[in-house]
Amino acid sequence: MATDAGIQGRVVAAHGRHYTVELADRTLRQCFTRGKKSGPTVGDLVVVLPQGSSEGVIDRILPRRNLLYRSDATRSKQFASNIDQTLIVLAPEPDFSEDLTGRALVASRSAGVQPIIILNKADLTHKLAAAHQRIGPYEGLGAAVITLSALDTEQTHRIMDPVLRGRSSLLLGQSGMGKSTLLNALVPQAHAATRAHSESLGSGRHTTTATRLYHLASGGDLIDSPGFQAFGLQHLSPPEIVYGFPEFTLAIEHCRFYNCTHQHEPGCGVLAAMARGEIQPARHELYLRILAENQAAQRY
Ligand SMILES: Nc1nc2c(ncn2[C@@H]2O[C@H](COP(=O)(O)OP(=O)(O)O)[C@@H](O)[C@H]2O)c(=O)[nH]1
Ligand SMILES: [Mg+2]
Ligand SMILES: [Zn+2]
Repeated sequence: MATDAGIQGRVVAAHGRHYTVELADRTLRQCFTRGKKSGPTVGDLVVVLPQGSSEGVIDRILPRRNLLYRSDATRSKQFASNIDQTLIVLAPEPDFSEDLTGRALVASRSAGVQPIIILNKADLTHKLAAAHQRIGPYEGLGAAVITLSALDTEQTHRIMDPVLRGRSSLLLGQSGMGKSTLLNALVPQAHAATRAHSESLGSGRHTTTATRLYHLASGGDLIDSPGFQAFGLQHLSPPEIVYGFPEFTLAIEHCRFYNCTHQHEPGCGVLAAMARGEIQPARHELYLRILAENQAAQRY
């Protein structure tokens, strides 16, 4: 679509300060931003001022529906914007981190995005029951759980195509869970698309750590982000952190103090619910860790 001052497109890859923007006719343009404006992210709808036949300047970012990111004390990394759901890939082995899983759920919920846990490697049948037991509580926290084996391409399509159709989904996962295997099952041309992006950037440029958006043959978009070791949530305010814990919602109604931080206050509804066994201590510990990081960030 042409606007008075540029063409509209969507950011489909981000590599440092270089962005690949896809226009309505599906052609790609290598784009950059002027000045030090806060950066575009994959999923953004942007207005591009064309330069030559294959490049452009990102003039502005159209309003975002949502933005998912992680951050630490010194910087934040944007995952993607305008997404409908996160796919959190877990597996019976290697051992997955409850901490990272909990953080992915908090990030999803605070961005207003539906989290879906993909329990991959379902073919490891002897380990599946134990994995289900660990993942079970997350269903109570509003995450959908889907069990599959990404090595089985046909099964993966049968289960995932209806879930992905017409939506924009962000893949998240610790390394080793099978995120790449799942991506390759769903987007057989992923390798080729990666190569096309790299070639349009010029040879020799490292693009392996970029975030990328792929179109699915069955409809919908899948965004792959580089693996991560840490998932800081320092950008979230204390109320946003609390909102990320759905099991706190009813309990905080009973806190004696309106500004209760649910750490140690007398008459705290969250602590009372935990004492009754209604809130898992591990979840409250995760809440305390995220809150402490947020408070440390405020001191900078
Ligand atoms: N048994 C089994 N192994 C799998 C499955 N999916 C992936 N793997 C294996 O798990 C390992 C890590 O997979 P990969 O896709 O590279 O994980 P990533 O680090 O999350 O991208 C590889 O050896 C895969 O072959 C699965 O469904 N079943
Ligand atoms: Mg991988
Ligand atoms: Zn409280």
